[in-house]
Amino acid sequence: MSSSPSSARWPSCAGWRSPPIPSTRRNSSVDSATCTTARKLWPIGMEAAITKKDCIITAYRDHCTFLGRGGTLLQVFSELMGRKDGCSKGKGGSMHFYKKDANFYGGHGIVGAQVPLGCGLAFAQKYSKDETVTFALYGDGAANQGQLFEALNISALWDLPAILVCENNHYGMGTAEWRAAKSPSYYKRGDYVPGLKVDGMDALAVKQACKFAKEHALKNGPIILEMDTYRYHGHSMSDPGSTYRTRDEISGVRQERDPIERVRKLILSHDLATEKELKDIEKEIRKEVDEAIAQAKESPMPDPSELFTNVYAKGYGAEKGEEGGAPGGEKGQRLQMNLCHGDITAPDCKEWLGPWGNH
Ligand SMILES: Cc1ncc(C[n+]2csc(CCOP(=O)(O)OP(=O)(O)O)c2C)c(N)n1
Ligand SMILES: [Mg+2]
Repeated sequence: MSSSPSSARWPSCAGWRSPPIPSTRRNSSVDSATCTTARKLWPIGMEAAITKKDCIITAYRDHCTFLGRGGTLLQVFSELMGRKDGCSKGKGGSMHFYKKDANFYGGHGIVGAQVPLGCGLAFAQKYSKDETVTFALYGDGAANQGQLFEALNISALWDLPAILVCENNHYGMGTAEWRAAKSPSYYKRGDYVPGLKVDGMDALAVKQACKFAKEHALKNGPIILEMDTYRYHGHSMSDPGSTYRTRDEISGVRQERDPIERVRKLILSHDLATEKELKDIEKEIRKEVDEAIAQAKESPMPDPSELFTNVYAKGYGAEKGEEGGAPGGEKGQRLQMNLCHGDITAPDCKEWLGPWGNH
């Protein structure tokens, strides 16, 4: 098997069973990390069909998507721990992974909100005629929202190269899809927009579907892909995930549909590697993961001045400094000091916060 840096990224993803939240939680911005196990492989199939010039935007199950875009394990774990070396400098946490240089636009915590943004990205792509597409990912719970249909309508009207991907893990928090959707055939929900149902646990099927969808979107406008996947764990760290479904259901999917196991069997049956080679790779990856966690723990917390970078506070000097450095301008520095010390009654803060400063 190849050991090039890009192919080495995929096993990293496969070896990552779940984020190490409990031991790092105390100093972390994470209080509701959403795991990505089971759906971890399908973004890899998607990456195999597209280029980094294509855009991806997703919800909060963003960790493996970020790795697929070329992010590093250190950036992942540092972000989960709220550390400076995180991909969003520790300011975003679990739900806000970004990698703009690889056209990955997050990482969004508000259910469904990323879909209209994704269609906006597709609008920019069509406008600049660069022959690229946007994959806008959302969950089965989000699929029932009005904004999705609004975004789809305008995308179809303007033939935007938007691929709406419904990641159907069959649950929205503790609600099963059949309790939330009159028709859980999400690929058919587009009405005037075509859709495909894809086995999201089969990376090769995903690759084919994404390749087809990209070609379709460039020629004809939007298309919906429903990725049939599963959520092994609860919705987030605070949900045991076993009160609204049976343990048999979960273990049944693990035994029959596990995406990593499927690839493992394929590799073995085609003599692409031996059991021992695969075990060695897994061992190597576990070591890689452990080292990244240890390194992330050493990463410092973000400097308080970072509170004032990458935010919209125009005209107050707060954004004038170098990125990552102290904000420039006397007024900005005074404002920073007052806010850092919690004095929101100070004149600068009142001016900046407007009506909110009164609370
Ligand atoms: C607008 C909005 N409403 C409610 C929530 C709370 N919430 C967070 S995740 C979630 C479930 C979403 O389910 P789904 O779209 O299926 O995504 P999944 O978690 O299964 O990936 C809800 C209701 C939210 N974050 N945003
Ligand atoms: Mg869901």
